[in-house]
Amino acid sequence: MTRLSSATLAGLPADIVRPGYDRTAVRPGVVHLGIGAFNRAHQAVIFDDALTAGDLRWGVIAASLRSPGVRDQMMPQDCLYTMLVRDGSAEQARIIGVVSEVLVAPEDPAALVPALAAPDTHIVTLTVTEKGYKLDPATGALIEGDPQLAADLASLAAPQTAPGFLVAALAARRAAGLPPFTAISCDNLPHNGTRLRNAVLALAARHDPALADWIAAEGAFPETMVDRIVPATTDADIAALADRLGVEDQAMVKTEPFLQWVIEDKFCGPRPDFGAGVQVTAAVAPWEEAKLRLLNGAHSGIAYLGGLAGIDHVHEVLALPEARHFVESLWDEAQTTLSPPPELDVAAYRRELMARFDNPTLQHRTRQIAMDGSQKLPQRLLATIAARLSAGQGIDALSLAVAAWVRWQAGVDDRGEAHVVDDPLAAAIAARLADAPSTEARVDAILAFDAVVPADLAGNAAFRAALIRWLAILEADGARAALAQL
Ligand code: CS2
Repeated sequence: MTRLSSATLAGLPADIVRPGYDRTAVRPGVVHLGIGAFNRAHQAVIFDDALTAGDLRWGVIAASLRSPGVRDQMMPQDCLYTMLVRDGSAEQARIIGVVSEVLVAPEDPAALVPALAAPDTHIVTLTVTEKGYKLDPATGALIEGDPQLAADLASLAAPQTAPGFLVAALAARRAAGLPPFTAISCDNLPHNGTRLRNAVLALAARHDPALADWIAAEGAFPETMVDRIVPATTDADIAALADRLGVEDQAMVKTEPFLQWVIEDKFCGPRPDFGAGVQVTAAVAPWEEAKLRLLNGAHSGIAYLGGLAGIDHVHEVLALPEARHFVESLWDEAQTTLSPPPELDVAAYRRELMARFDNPTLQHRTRQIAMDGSQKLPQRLLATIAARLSAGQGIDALSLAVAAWVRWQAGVDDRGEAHVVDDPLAAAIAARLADAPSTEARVDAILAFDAVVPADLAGNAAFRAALIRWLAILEADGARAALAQL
């Protein structure tokens, strides 16, 4: 079938929104690392809005740090793709034209550095997932034993990691007399800007202490909170869109109407006049903490409990009254640990979150959210639990979510069906659990895993007791039974 492209754009049905600017006049002011579906439905749309508003400095050169998949979807389409916004029976389609090129870093690492070092590049955004920063989830220190990071520590001639690319490009900018770019981490990590800065400075210092000092003095790494639910695109989504467009779009993304990007007001160079969905503010941490502990914490609980129960999608899990009760209980617990920004009405935010989770047209898979749990649990659930325990408060719902994650590591659900534990630490966790003969021993093996469980929780008797209680129920009777006992 004919593909979406510049040549086929004009023939699309009239109700499809098209780029409202001259694509040939756009200059690339942004380089994005990690072009997945989330970026295409979030930051890329914000920069597309800037182009639409008439500021043509904000085109995007995107890079994948891993595989050629997105490049192969987008380049034959002149990098055009459709964003489908779905809510109930309403569906809006908009063609996004902000991306001009997709590079595949492992194929040609040297090509990405000049893009990052170009005078027009003012902003670098990153969605490289939690594990892409090469930082220990529990402590935040550089994982020096990581083979890719070890290579970047040895030489930056052909970088492999996100921090490696940034350091190589910042060195090139400094050598050329250019200012640094503003580097914006858009991953769901607490203090993501500080983490990225720490990773970059630590790596730079190993190669050239003067470079590290320059980056520390001149660079900017704002904190951000990003929010939009973007389920992975399926073949059925692509086929349905082809029926509507009359051409095939292999790079389409589907998402919800909601979009939020809170960015710390800390740029070292130009930035667009951000429009709808973006808040530039002095303090991001309270937003980030509320989002991670309420939205993402509930998401992970729903993913593991729903996944164990053999339920495919978030909205189907929430069709169970006991699952809704679990989410509300988890939020009741998490809420007392927050210092929400004055503008955030937590009760209204919770109601809105539940409605977003209930959106049946998103088809958000529990398996997708279950990925990389070892990287997600510390900020989504464990920090919340530590805060509750130190205030002498209960952790019933929060500890059920963590126990469900432990149970998920066994690789079989409650019906006896096998699943892949998709996680960079899956093998290490499986090895620990393999030698553990009882529920207690499995909990102790997890508590002793200091890459995930921080020291203050590892020795906490109340946490251990709660995990043992829930894991025993999950192992004997399954997730539905555990939910019914909450
Ligand atoms: C989800 C997030 O996959 C996951 O872990 O919890 O991607 C979530 O959909 C986004 O953070 C929403 O902003």
